Parts: sequence; structure tokens; C-alpha cells
Amino acid sequence: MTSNFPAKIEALQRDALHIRRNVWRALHAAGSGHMGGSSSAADLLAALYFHYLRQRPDEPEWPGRDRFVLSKGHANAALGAALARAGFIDDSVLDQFYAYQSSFGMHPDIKMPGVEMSTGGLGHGLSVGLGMALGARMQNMDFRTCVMLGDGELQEGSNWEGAMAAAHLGVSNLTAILDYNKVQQSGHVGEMLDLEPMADKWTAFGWAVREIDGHDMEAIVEALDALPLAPDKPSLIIAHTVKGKGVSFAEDTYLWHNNLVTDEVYGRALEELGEAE
Ligand SMILES: Cc1ncc(C[n+]2csc(CCOP(=O)(O)OP(=O)(O)O)c2C)c(N)n1
Repeated sequence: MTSNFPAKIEALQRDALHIRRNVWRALHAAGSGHMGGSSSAADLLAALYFHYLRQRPDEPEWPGRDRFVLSKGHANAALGAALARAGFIDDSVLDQFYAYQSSFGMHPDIKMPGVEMSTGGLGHGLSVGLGMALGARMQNMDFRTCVMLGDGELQEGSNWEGAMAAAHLGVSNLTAILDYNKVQQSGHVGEMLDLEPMADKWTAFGWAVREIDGHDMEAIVEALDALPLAPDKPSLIIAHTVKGKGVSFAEDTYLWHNNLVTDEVYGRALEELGEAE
């Protein structure tokens, strides 16, 4: 740990706050959208984009770039906010969220610089990410691939096919990050279709697993810095998060998975989040 570590963590926390505020800004511009899963992922995205991923915003298709796939594509407002802050897209694009012919849609679109895969239909990102990781291996390249998954998304069987194949192929350059906010579209995951014991399942599937608090920036950074968690296995970071994190009325409820954002709602959300420096 270097002496400027606390300053680094504070800077990343500011990045996360910017992402959260811009999620609500984008959704307000559109009138609605997925605030719950975008907000739970904000700290993880901040650490990925402003600490971990090796990318070149002015050269988005640089062959050596680390790949990031937002498999839970409905959280695209948060990805767009991260891409804008990183410099892949202009800040003004955030006001074009879900607008006619905008590259910044409800779900990621590869038309937007920095977006690696068009997602939205849940359950595909892990297998495509596995393909990217294998591509790196076949070309003898050292780029890393990270895939962000949702917990409700894991009810799609295709994830488990990807998980099996990744372990079988021993791709240590593949990391999955689970945004484990325990809430899906219509209720709590534990009541709809429980996924516990989560860590044991992935371990049994042959993955190296670490569990963290997905809002503790220090823990996130340390987990990313520890990658790969094992030399010959894919890694999973189970990030325990809160859906709607940062805005009390949206926290831990499926009612704010996707909802309308009136002027009044937007004002309350920004007030609770606080000013970003
Ligand atoms: C194949 C597929 N089925 C259904 C949907 C509709 N849908 C969008 S988000 C969502 C819930 C996802 O829950 P989770 O992965 O827990 O997301 P988070 O809580 O992180 O927002 C569903 C069912 C979809 N996008 N794709």
C-alpha cells in the first residue's frame, strides 16, 4: 500500500458520486430508467474505470485494452456516466439518454466509444467475455477481461454454462464481478429464486472467489489489485451491494428497479446524494 492510498480512495469515491449523480441526470432526461441496478454498481464501476482497467479513451479500439462487458446491460446509465468521466464520450451525451437515435440507449450499444459489447438480453456477457479472454490467450496478449453480472441475471442458465467452460479452460485472465444487491426486477432474489450459497456454487464450478462489500472502495481496490485470485482459474468478486444505493427511497426495493423520474424525484435524489466536487 502506498502513502497516497487514502487520497486515491477518496478520489475514487468522488468518481462514484459523479457516476450516481449522472445516473439520475440521465434518467431524468429520459423520464425513466433503471436507477436501482445502476446505483448499486457505481462504486465498482468507479474502481474499474479509474483504477483498474488499462484503456485509452482517445483510442477506444486500442488492441491492448482491457475489456469490460456490462452483462447486466440495463445499468447502462452508470456505464455511460463512467465513460463520460473517463473521456470516451462527451459529457453532453448524458442528456441524450434513451433519446431517438442516440448512441446512449437504455442498454449498451457498441456504437458508443468504449462499449465492448451490446448487451441488454441478460445472460450472454459471461460467455462472450470468455471468448475475449480466450482471444487474448490465443494471440498471446496480456489484456484482461472483466464482466459485470447481476444476481437476478444469474437465474439465466447460460451463465452457468459460461462458468463451467471458463473453469474448464482455466482462463485466469477472466474476472466476473457480481453486483449482489439481492433484489431483482419484481422482488428479492431470495424469495423469487434463491441463489445461495453463492460463493460455494462458484467455488464448486471451479472459480476462485472473493467476497467484499461493494460500497467499500478500499475493499474493491484491494480485490481488483489481487487479480487473478488464482493462477489457473477464472476469478469471481462477489460484491455485496445495496440496490439504489445513495438515495433512501430507492434503496433495497424492487419498486425502484426501473421507475419514472419526475422533476421532483430528481431533486430529491440529488439532494440526498449531495454535491460532487
Ligand atoms: C433475457 C432477459 N430477460 C428479462 C429481461 C428483463 N430484465 C431487465 S433487468 C431484469 C432484472 C435483473 O435483475 P438483476 O440482475 O438482479 O439486476 P440489478 O438488480 O442489478 O439491476 C430483468 C428481468 C432482460 N433484460 N433479459
